[in-house]
Amino acid sequence: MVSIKAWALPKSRRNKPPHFSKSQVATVLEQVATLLKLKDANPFRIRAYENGSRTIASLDRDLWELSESGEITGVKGIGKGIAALIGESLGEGTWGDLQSLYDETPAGMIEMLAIPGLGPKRIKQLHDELGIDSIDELSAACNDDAISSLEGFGEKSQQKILDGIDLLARFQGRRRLNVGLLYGEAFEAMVAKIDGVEHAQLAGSARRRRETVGDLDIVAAVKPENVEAVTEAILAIPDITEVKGAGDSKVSVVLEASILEHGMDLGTIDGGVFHAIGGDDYSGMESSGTIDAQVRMVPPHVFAFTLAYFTGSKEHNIRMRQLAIDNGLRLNEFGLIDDEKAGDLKGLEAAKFSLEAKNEEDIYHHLGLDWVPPELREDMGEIEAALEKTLPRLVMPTDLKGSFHNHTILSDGVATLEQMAAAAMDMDWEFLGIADHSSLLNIGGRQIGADAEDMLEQGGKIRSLNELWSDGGKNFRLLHGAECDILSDGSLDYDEETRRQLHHVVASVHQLSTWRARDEVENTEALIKAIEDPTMTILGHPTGRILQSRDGFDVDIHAVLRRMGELNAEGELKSVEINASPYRLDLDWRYCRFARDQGVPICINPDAHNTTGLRDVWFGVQIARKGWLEPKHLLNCYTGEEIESLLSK
Ligand code: DGT
Ligand code: CA
Ligand code: ZN
Repeated sequence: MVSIKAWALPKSRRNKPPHFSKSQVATVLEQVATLLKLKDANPFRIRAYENGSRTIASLDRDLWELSESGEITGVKGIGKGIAALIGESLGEGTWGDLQSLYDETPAGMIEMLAIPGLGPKRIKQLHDELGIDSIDELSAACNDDAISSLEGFGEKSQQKILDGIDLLARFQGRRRLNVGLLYGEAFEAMVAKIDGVEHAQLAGSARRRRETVGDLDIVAAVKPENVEAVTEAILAIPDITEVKGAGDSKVSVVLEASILEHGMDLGTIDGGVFHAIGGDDYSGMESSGTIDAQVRMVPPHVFAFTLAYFTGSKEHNIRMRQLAIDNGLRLNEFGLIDDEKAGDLKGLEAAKFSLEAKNEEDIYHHLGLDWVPPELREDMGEIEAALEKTLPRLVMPTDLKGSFHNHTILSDGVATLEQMAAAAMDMDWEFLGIADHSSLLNIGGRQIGADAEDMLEQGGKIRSLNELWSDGGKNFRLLHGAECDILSDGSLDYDEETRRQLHHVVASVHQLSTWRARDEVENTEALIKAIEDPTMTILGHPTGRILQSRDGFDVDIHAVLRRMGELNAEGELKSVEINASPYRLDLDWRYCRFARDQGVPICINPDAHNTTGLRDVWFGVQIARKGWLEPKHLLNCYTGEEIESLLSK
């Protein structure tokens, strides 16, 4: 089933020092720390490698310079042994006696690290007590109920391990959009820089902004006489850990995280998400992960066809090809070819009889279609709309004038009202909705949410800040909301009197375990009760899913949206959120059009927990676009004045 590559020490691709990059060294040290944990080695030794890895990753000096000059021994966090190891690896390209450590650890134990919530300590215990060496064995042991009786485990953790294995198998090899784009854009830029590459562009699911990305598809315009040299230059990129194939104008490789110039930025993760994805274990997994990538080189005049083809989706391509056939044309990655003239010719030879296309627009126009934005290319009605010239004018990040669901230090955010407001003004927003957690929210037994009294006091602060801005002629206001927990019976946290004093109530489910243990009927009923509460304005992260980590609870989302539509028709304001955190992207894009058609306004919410978290709205915009949404469907695109008066009613 699942196959994750075992770890390997990087091999030098250069014949002179420095043989490795800083991030390669940091990764090795981090892996060594984990391997030592799997052996239950001396904690001081483990900590030395952990500290070394962290120190090097955040070093702003050139590592080779430091090492050569000997200054490295004076850097805090790097011990003598590790300094020597770094010197050897950079200078000689070898890793001391680390190879044996890598060799003696069963690959299966490393694979197990990817199971959410299973850290090295427990993997070691499973190995020692039950001889478990692989995910398959672990899965079998869970099914035989052999795990629950181990010390420190129980029925619950046994089930959690099974769920984790299941998720891993399903998401294997895919990365979330934010991570996929980090890799994809870095690789695209590197390929584009190579001499002989006229232009290069990321295609595939990343260009279509799917919520997760399998592999990266790069299309490069390269004249035939340069293909060989460009191939060589691509293969020399140091962040390639493995070459799967090269030749025939195509290169298939595996990229590692060192390609990310600014490191693996995991964005802002709220406590709930962090917990769900396995806490600290997860960030280690994330930054030591890899992604497959392919580069296809084609002659410049063919580029637009190849780009369109590898942007996909497959389903969209099939429809396009059929349209071409209906017009006596043959559409493929090389051209839009006169079928009769091309006869038995194939590939680039047949493409000599292609219509010309300087860009993708030309291809669509040749077939009588408007150009279809990549996000819509899923064969979900875009071909028909492009024929009828009724494609939507998709929302853009600059259309947004604010958002509604963000946190401050009053709950689990780390910035103040003033800091969040300043960051929103920097984005040229006219309003920012604050929605700190309500009192019932606990994470790991600790109260995260604000008591009603403190929540109302925040309202006072917001009012005086708003007066200040208004008096100063500044077109900006904070909106005072709360993220009220939806209890299992569908009632909302806080008393009604408190909720009535807010601009808006974001109602969200956080007690996932209860909701996930129930069936769809009960959950739908409870959710509908929540939205019927007169004070509820926005349904927050409607299913509670965490991408690549846990499914949401079962719910008839159509029924919920339909009910919201009815309430809107009666003059109430009931909006559904696209939670823009790249870990959530919930509401799913597949339901956006249904919401729109029911007359449910949608809002994109970054659910920011610090000032940079506001930038996550960008991912929400991508999903809204994928869901066909226009500015008029989004509450974010109202002016500050409009939204203030709407919510003050
Ligand atoms: P992924 O990588 O799983 O996230 O998804 P995609 O969409 O990037 O799929 P991928 O990488 O297998 O292929 C890239 C594009 O190439 C795909 O979106 C459409 C095109 N393509 C691949 N295979 C076929 C095929 O058999 N028929 C057609 N018409 N197009 C294909
Ligand atoms: Ca792909
Ligand atoms: Zn929130």
